[in-house]
Amino acid sequence: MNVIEKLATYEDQISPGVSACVGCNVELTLRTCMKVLGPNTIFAVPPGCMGGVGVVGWDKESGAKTPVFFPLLDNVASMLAGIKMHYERIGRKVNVVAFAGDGASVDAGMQCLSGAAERGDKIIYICYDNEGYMNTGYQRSGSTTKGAWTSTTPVINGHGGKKQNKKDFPMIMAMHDVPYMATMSPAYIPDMVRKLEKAMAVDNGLVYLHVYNPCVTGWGCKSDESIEVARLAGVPEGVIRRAREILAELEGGQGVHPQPAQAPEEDQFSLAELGSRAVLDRLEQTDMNALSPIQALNLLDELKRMLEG
Ligand SMILES: Cc1ncc(C[n+]2csc(CCOP(=O)(O)OP(=O)(O)O)c2C)c(N)n1
Ligand code: SF4
Repeated sequence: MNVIEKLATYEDQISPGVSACVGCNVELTLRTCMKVLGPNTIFAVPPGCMGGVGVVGWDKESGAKTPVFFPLLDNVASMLAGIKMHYERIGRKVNVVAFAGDGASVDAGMQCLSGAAERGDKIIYICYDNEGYMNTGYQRSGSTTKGAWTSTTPVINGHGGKKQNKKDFPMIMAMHDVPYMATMSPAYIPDMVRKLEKAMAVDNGLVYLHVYNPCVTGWGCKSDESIEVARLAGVPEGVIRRAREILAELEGGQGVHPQPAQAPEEDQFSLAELGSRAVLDRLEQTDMNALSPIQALNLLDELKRMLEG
C-alpha cells in the first residue's frame, strides 16, 4: 500500500464544513496532519485562520473529533508543554500538538516556543507558514518574503513591498538542537505523511515542522492554483539532492561533512564561448580609430571566421 492509499484509510479528525476559503491548502494540511496523528492526539490552534474557520469549535460544538484547545496567540508552546507534563505524570502516551500560523510562531509566540524547544518539552509543533497575519487582513509577519505585497507593505507602481528578509525560522529551530525539524509542503503529501510518522516516533524533545502554505486569498491566486503555487516554491533538484545528503549525515549523528568546492557550471566554457572570448581579445587589441575602411572590413571578416570556428 502506498502512502496515499494508506492515508485514505485514516479517519478525518476535523469536522466537515469548516469555513476556510475555497482552495485553502492550510485546511488540507491540517486534515492531513490530523489524519496521520490520529485520535490519540490533543491539539491547540491559536487565533488565526484555522481557529477562525471553526476548527476550535462554534456555539459550544467542537470543530474536531479530538480534544482541541484555543490558546492565546503568544503562549501556544508553553500551554501545550504543561498539558504534556500532565500526561507524562499520569503515564499516558498521547500526541500533544500545536497547529499555529507563522504570526503565532515566528513572531508572537517565538519566546515560549524557543523555551519549550530548549527545555526539550515533548510536543509536536506544526507552523503553517502562509507568510502573513492572514486572518486579520493579510498583514506582514516576520515570515513574509522580502519585497512581497501585504496590506501593511503595499506595492505601488512596482515599488514598495516588505523591506526586510524572511526570518529563516526552520533554521532558527534547528539551531535549538531539537531532535527533529523538517519542512513540509501541501504540494508533496507523501513526504508530509512520512515526516509526520517520523515526528510521532520522537520521544526525547520538541519536534518542529514548518509547512509552506501559500494563502490563496491573501496572495491573490485562484483557488485552483493553490497547490501549483506551493509547488513553484520548490528549489532545484541539485539543491534537494545535497539537502538530502546533509540531512542523512545529521540524522546519522556524524555532523555535516562539507564537500570539496565544485567548479560552478558557468566556468565550463563551451567551444562557442571560447570563440567569442577570442573575438573579444582580438577586439580589445584593436585600435578602431587607426583602421582604414578596408582594414575594418577585413577585421569583420576575420572575426566572423573566428566565430564560425
Ligand atoms: C496578542 C494578540 N495580538 C493580536 C491578536 C489578533 N489576532 C488574531 S488572529 C491574528 C493573526 C494571526 O496570524 P497567524 O498566526 O500568521 O495566522 P493566520 O491568520 O495567518 O492563519 C491576530 C493578529 C491576538 N489574538 N493576540
Ligand atoms: S485567508 Fe488564506 S490561509 Fe486563511 S483560510 Fe483563506 S486561504 Fe486559508
